[in-house]
Amino acid sequence: MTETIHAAPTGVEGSIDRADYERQYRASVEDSDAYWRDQAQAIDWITPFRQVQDTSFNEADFRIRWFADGELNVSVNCVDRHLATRGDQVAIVWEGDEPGETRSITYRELHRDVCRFANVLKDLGAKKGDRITLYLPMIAEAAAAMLACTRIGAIHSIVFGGFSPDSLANRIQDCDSRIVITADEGCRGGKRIPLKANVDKALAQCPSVEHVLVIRRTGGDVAFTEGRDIWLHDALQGVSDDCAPEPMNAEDPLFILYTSGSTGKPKGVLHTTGGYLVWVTKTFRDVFDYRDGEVYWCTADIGWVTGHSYVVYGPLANGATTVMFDGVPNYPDHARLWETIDRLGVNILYTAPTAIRALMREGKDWVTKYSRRSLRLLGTVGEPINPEAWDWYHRVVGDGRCPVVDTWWQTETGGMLIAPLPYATDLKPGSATKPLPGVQPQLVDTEGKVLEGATEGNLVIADSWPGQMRTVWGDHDRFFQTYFSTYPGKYFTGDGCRRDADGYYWITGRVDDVINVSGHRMGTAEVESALVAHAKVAEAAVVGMPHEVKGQGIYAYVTLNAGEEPSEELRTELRQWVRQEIGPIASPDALQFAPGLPKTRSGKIMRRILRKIAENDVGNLGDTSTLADPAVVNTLVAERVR
Ligand code: 6R9
Repeated sequence: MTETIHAAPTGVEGSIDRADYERQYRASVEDSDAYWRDQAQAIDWITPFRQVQDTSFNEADFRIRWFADGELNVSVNCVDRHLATRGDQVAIVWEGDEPGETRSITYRELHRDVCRFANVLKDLGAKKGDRITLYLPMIAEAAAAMLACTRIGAIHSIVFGGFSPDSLANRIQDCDSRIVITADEGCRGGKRIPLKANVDKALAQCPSVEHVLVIRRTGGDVAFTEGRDIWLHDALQGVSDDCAPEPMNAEDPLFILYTSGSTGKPKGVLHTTGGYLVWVTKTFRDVFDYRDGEVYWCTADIGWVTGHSYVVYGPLANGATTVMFDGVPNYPDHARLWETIDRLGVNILYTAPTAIRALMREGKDWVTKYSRRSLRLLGTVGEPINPEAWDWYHRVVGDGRCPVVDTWWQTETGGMLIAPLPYATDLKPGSATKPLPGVQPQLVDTEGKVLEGATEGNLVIADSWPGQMRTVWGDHDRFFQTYFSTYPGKYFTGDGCRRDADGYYWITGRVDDVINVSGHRMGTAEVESALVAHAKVAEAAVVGMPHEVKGQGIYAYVTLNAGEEPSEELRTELRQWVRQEIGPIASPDALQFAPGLPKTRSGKIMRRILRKIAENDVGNLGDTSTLADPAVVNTLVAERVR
């Protein structure tokens, strides 16, 4: 299925057509300063910048700075500046876990909520540069909390509500938060998530935290620690509706978001104020071709970067109406998305391939029960989308009339880098198509040689773009080593990629030890260290395996301590253990007890072989002669989990 789907009819007023795209792309490369000086006018500056790009990926003068002498405030751009023209327009539609549990917040109301929230944070002693950890459901207060941080210049660090108390504690400690914002409980698919109780457990390991601000979501019972915990609704009593925005330098930190890498503990990806906002503002507007008054729905959680950039900052900076969904696509039934689209009149839907595959499996009757007449554009993100799922999304969900934008990007990139512009780029199912203006992708071989034409290699980006991350929180050296040392002078994405004869990019997946489970990144090292933390486990090796719905699943090989016996109970216990240590998304889909792991004579685990076994590709294990004990492979193959 490599047929080309032609771009929607060109000449749609206000949209970028093919000639515009080509002109913009050329301008962005040939005179990047002029191009970005112009594009950055899409946001409001308190102090206009004079400098534009000041970047180098080389070790000797490594630096990434954009618009570095400008000042702005993100909450002003996302809220205040819309008041004059669209104060009464809905900014956020909150859709709860139960269908129809809905609340609309106008830009004027959002302004008041953000100012009041910011004043509460100030009353708790928060100031510019402080880190504040958010552990929240998808409630409108979460967006207000994010914007309140930006209003006073505090740096938010959002931890996904599905992470365990331990994972939360590690992230709080790493950035030294003094304030945590949470809710009593979350609701997902009819179940309650004990957020406040998880925070209480985490804080046993976090002496730095002085205040916990608790939002009432369900009214469920929660424990309160006197002097530390405070209800938001109590704190809001008598608080002023006004809060002067803090002028922030373009390079002041905006947020930290922890993401998994191939080694060690999760990295605190740091984004700064000016470049990030320019990037998400422009990419939201252009890739979704957003038009005034449209209802836009991105199903991502704010615990992930997609929720930051394309639920909150990108849409609100453009004055859009953005839906915040506190539920899941299969609750109360498999028609939830389509029913909600009809009820809210959604025009643009942005979701993940894993959700599409899961719904596709349930059959098209769930979809066709609803009209979906309001839909104009469909988007995907998070992992490669197989052409079958793309086709179903396009043909069944979009009735063949909505362009599908497959957007490739990463936590590190801040926003989309490779994606179609719906009225400029012909679509090919399964391809993220072409680089956006300002993005210079290259494919390199393992030696770093740049490959030309139709080819396959590792995906690098040759020059900086404004939305790029600036550092790993607290470890600038790790930032350089992780992304800029493999291929000197270039940003290494960690992804493999093919480019076809038309110059289209086809992302093939991670080439490092990161697995992408339902579009969520998991480091194999993290799962391994959770497993070996169990008293009965001697050693563990974790690899990805193909999974029909999740894209990739987690396959764990576990060697038990001497004297321990494998059993079904222990298998269940270990999977449960990982859930507790990291969170449900990290729980292995398959767990094989391995008497021994294939190792080289120097003791390195041969993951290549473990991957093949997990993929059930055992006819082709390659060279096993360098193994210390080649016989272990036969045992693993014979006992593999199917
Ligand atoms: C935004 C986000 C990043 C990794 C990335 C790649 C995979 C994301 C993709 C895609 C193919 C797409 N990925 N979008 N692969 N096509 N459209 O997902 O960020 O959680 O940091 O994950 O996800 O492997 O390197 P993040």
